[in-house]
Amino acid sequence: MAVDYTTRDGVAVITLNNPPVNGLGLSTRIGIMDGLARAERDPAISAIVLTGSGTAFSGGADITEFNTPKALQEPTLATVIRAVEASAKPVVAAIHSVAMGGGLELALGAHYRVGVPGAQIALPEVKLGLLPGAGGTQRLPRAIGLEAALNMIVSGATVMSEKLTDSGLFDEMAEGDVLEAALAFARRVAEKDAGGTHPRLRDRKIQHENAAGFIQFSRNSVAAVAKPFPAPGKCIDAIEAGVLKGFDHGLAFERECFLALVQTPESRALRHAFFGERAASKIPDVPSDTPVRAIKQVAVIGAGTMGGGIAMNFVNAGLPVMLLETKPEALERGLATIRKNYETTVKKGKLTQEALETRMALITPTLSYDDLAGADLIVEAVFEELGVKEQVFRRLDEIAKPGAILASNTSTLDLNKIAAFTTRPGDVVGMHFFSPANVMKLLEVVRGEHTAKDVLATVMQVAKRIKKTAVVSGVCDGFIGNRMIEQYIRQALFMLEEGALPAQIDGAIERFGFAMGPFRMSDLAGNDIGWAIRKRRYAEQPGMHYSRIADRLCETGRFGQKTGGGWYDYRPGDRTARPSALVDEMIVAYSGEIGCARREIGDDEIVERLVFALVNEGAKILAEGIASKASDIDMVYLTGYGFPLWRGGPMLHADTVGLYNVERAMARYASQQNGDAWEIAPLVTELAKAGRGFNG
Ligand code: T1G
Repeated sequence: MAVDYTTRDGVAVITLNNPPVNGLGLSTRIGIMDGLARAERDPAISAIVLTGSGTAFSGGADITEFNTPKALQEPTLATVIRAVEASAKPVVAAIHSVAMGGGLELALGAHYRVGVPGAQIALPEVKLGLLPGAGGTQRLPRAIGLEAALNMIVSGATVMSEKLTDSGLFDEMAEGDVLEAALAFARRVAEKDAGGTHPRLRDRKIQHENAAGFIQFSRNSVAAVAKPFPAPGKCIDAIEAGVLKGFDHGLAFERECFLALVQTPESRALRHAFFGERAASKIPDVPSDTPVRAIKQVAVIGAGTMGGGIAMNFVNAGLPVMLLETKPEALERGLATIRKNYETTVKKGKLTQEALETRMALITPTLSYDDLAGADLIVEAVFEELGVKEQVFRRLDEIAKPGAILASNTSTLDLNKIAAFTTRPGDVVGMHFFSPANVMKLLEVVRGEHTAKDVLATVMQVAKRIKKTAVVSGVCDGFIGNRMIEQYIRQALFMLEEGALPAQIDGAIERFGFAMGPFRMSDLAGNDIGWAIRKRRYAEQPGMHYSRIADRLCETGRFGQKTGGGWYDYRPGDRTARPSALVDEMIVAYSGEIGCARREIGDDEIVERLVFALVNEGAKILAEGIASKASDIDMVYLTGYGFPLWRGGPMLHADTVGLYNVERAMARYASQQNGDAWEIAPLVTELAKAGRGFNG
């Protein structure tokens, strides 16, 4: 039963009981209506308390129901909330924990709300490309005021209940058991107003001295952040409708906006990302109840940029870290960098000095491998060279305790070869962090052929603890993300030869929504990094056709920001990428040298060749089983490569475009200059023929 009904001394208690988050799916909505009817009919009942079981009051509407008949089946959430509001007996919402989206809207329909500190309060619909669709845009401004409501609804941010104590949302902020407090509150209001009416937010006026002005200010602010999907603007429109034309008009307009937004590709993409992040933690052949190993002490080998950032992740989660270096000065430098990173956060007001010291105290520097003997998880972030990894893992095999997980942060080397340096390959796994490791959400968990299932389950749990989005990858060159980005860069370089320039390519893909185009990104990371990888590739795969134009740039020493110039020019102390006439001339001359007649290349072609190159390689990765599901590939790109969230990732974008159209575009490019790079993945053709997408 999704809803329980009990009574306590004349008060009916309606408890949402639909794990895991008391989603307001159809059965829950029916249960609430039944509970209200029972309470109305029972003369012994003088008041009603609405509460949630488990870890949530309610996490909102059941997102899995959207775009299915159930979502529109009566009683809809709006109907339930109207019934709560119309109840002749006072309804008190008892909020002990998460009250989000429709869950908060349900509570806003109650006559009173009693909360406790520590509950997460939010209307996060905008993060799903939606707006609150069950009265939130009308009731929240009447509960907490226009400004606070606009900020919460347009940002979708979570606010802790204690910060809303005096906001008007709660009629009482209780200490201790919220149900007991709500029961007592319910009895008091029932006695005081026996037979009377109870306050309804819909009857309250929105107090704001300059509502129209503030709404316009909010609209300008949203436009300034240039969110290219309609939801934030619609949030403001719905709130404005209610302010200017009254509650009922606002409610109707909100509903109209919701029904439109839930059909948009942006909302589908954002919901795909929501579920994709959670699905990534589920490994098809590793049962969710696989016992995990206890991780209480972590060790990180290497205190360089990556090692220091990796150590910070664990320390931020309260896990002690042994930080090992081979030289004292390297250790000192590493510790100083970590401290400096934290000091920057303190300056931004996001960390207290006390918390900084607590975190630094969790790091134990050491120069001796023997000190790592007690570690449960050891992550190496040493120089990316197999010989160096061999030394590290042979040493770890000697000193690490039985059952210790030995993780490599390698981004390009074969994890199976690394595991073979030990007598315990089952304990070896890849944990590929992305730089800066303490900032980027993505963690590729690389599964070797012998990696034990409990090791994988443990690392996925640790990833959640350190707030990473972990995606499991099989072993191949570049795993998921870097293997795909290589094809993206190949296309970018070919297009330079064929007629485009760096600023045009970057501009086109940044207008598509990428945080940074390939050339600005390369200048930031260092063009010499790509150069080293290409040199390795030329040796390993001499048949692979690459443009050599980037090598020409590197041969001039233009490695990017760190050398004051790369694809772009940079002024000292200024990271602004300015198009370089010198480089543009070099590119044009190179085309002439190779006899490639330059042509006009439009933005559409630029975006298609870059994004479909990702899609094509992603399809091969799926077919080879390197990634177990398309949404995993999407999560890699959404959390590690700046792919626009509102497009859902390369594989969902391909589904949105339609694989039939994607394949035809690929075939077109395969018939053009440098077309040999387009070996269309059979999976693309197969799905296109079947009229299906990667994500079902
Ligand atoms: N619908 C369906 N499933 C949901 C869900 C939801 N609203 N919220 C969570 N789940 C699933 C989730 O996929 C996972 O499934 C499990 O619950 C645990 O989630 C009309 C239109 C509530 C803070 O956007 O932010 O109401 O992986 O791992 O870390 O205006 O879930 O176990 O199979 O995240 O404890 C608005 C979304 C909906 C809130 C709990 N509400 N959820 O975090 O657990 S739209 C939201 C969250 C709406 C109305 C509108 C978090 C959480 P599985 P979890 P958690």
